Amino acid sequence: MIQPFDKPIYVTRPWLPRLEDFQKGLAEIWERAILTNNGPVVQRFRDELAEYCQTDNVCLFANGTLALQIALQGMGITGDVITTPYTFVATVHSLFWNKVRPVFVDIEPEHYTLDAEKVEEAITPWTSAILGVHLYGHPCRLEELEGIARRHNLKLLYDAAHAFGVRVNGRPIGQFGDLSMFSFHATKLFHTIEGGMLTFGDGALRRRFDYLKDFGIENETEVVMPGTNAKMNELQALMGRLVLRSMGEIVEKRRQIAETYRRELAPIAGIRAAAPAAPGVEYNYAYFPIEVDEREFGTSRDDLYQGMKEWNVFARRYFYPLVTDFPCYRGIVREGELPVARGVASRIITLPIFSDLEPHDVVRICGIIRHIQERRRPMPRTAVSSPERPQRLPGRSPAS
Ligand code: T4K
Repeated sequence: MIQPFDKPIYVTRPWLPRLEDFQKGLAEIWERAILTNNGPVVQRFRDELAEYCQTDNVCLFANGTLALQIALQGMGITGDVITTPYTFVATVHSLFWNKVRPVFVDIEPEHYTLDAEKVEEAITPWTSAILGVHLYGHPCRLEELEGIARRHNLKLLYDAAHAFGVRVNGRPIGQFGDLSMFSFHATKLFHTIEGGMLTFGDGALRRRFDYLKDFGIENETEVVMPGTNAKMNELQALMGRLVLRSMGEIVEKRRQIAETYRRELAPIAGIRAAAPAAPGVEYNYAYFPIEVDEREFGTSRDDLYQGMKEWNVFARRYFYPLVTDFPCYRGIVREGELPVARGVASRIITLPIFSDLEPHDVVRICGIIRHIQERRRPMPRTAVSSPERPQRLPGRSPAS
C-alpha cells in the first residue's frame, strides 16, 4: 500500500542557496543601504548574466511580465501579433497592455509550440510580429519561424519564461529571434524570487529599455520618455547571483528526475510523457508534462489530478484552460478552432519536478499514478472479494 507523502509535494519548489551565503550578501547590502535603482549587486548580476548568455544586450526587470510589456512598448509593436493560446496568461496580457491584438494560431503536438505552417497562414497586412513561447523550455521551431519573419518582414519575439539555460547547437536560446523574455519567478528553475530579463539583438534597445523601466529618467531634471517602474532590486539580484552559481547542478538534478519519470511511466497505459528534447537542444528540464488518454488510462485527467492530492501530491494542469477560454479573451477564436491546443489542454498534467525531489519520491509518485489507475478500472467480479482489492485511504474521502 502506497502511503501519502508526509508533507505536500508541489509541482515545484524553489532552489535555495545556503542561508549563510544569502546572509553574507544581505549584510553587505545593509551596510551600503542601497536597496534598488541599479545598485552594485544588480550591476554585477547583469554582467554575470551577459557572460552566461554570451551577449551584452541584457536588461533586468522586476518580473517577466513587466519585461515583456516593456519589450513590446520599446520595440514599437502595434497592430496584430501572432501568438499561442497554449501558454500562461501573462504572454497574452502583455499584448493587451500594449493595445496589440493577439491572433491565436494552433500548436504542434510534439513540444506544444507554435505550428509554423499555421503562423504563415495567419499573416495579414496588419501583422507586425510573431510572439512564440518556448513552452516548458522546449525551443519553438526556430528556423521555420525565422524564415517566416524574414519573408514577411515581421519582428520575431520569444517568451522564453521557461527556457533559461537552454542552448541550441551550442548557442544560448536568448540569441534567437529579435528578442527573448525570461522569467526569474520563484517557480522557475533559475530564479531571483521575482524577476525577469530581456536579451535582444539590437544593442540600441538597451538604453530604451533602461529608460522605460525607470520612469524614463535621464537625470535629476530630465525625463526623456513616459516610462514605468519595473526595476530589479538588490535582494533579487543577490538571490540570482547565488542561484546562477549552481545552474549546472540544478539542471543535472532535474535531468535525473525526468529520466526516472520516463522509466517509471513508460509501462503505464494511457500516460504519454512529452517528447524528449529535439536534436541539438541542451534542455533545462523546466517542467515534466504528461498527457493522459482517458480511454486508455481508464479514468480522466481531472480524476488523476484530483486523486493524486489524496497522497499529498499537488501536480498542476499547466496550461489549462486555454488562454482563449478565459472571459477576457473569449470570442476571439471560433468554436472548433485550435484543435491541437484544445486537445492538449484537456489531457495535460505537469508533474512535480524540483531539485529536492529524490528519485525514490519520483518512483512513489508514479506508483500513486498506477494505483489510481488500478482502483478506477472496473474490477472483474472475482477480484472484488479478493484480499488484493485496493484499499481506500483511512480517513480520506472517496474520490468520485
Ligand atoms: N510567460 C510564461 C510562459 C510564464 O509561464 C510566465 C510565468 C510568465 C510569462 C510571466 O513571468 P513572471 O511575471 O511570473 O516572471 C506560476 C508563476 O507565478 C508564474 O511565474 C509562472 N509563469 C506560472 C506558470 O506559474 P501559479 O499561480 O501557478 O503559482 P503558484 O503560486 O500556484 O505556485 C506553484 C507551486 O509552486 C505552489 O503550489 C508551491 C510552489 N511554490 C510557489 C512559490 C511562489 C513554492 O514552493 N514557493 C514559492 O515561493 O503561477
